[in-house]
This record gives sequence, C-alpha cells and structure tokens, in this order.
Amino acid sequence: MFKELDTNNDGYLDEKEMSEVFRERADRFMRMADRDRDARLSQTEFLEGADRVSKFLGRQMKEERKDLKAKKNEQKSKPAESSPPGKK
Ligand SMILES: [Ca+2]
Ligand SMILES: [Ca+2]
Repeated sequence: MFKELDTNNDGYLDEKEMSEVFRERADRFMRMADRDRDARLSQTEFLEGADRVSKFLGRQMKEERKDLKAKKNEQKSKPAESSPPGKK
C-alpha cells in the first residue's frame, strides 16, 4: 500500500504524492455521494456521504478490534512457558 503511494520510490510520501491520494479519494467520494449527478455535492449529499463512509469505516474498525481481541485471548489461553503464573 505504502509503496504503491510512493510513486518515486524514495521511501517517503511527499506533498505531491499525498495530494494525489486525496484527489483520488475525493473523486471516489464525490461519485459515491453525488446522488443527483450534477457534479457537485449539496450539504445533504455531503453529510450523507460522510455518514456512510464513517459507518463503513466504523464497522471495519470494529471487526479489526474484534480480531485483535480474539488474537489476544488466543495468546492468553496458551500457557506461558517463560513466565510462571504470577501471584496477586
Ligand atoms: Ca516519494
Ligand atoms: Ca449533487
């Protein structure tokens, strides 16, 4: 992902590379949110679009957190070899 964005392969994302990312995102957002296809977003279209994006991202993040938790529990359920169970 990072390497795809780093178009000149110098190991950094510079302003130009970043602005290309955002332009592409903005473009996609525009197409997704512009319900009446007049090539501009009304306040309603913008807010609805932002709402959809944030719900989508929220769901994704929730699932990622769930995965992370499941992984942590997996590790917990395995007996720790290096450290004996501590007393509280
Ligand atoms: Ca670069
Ligand atoms: Ca529109």
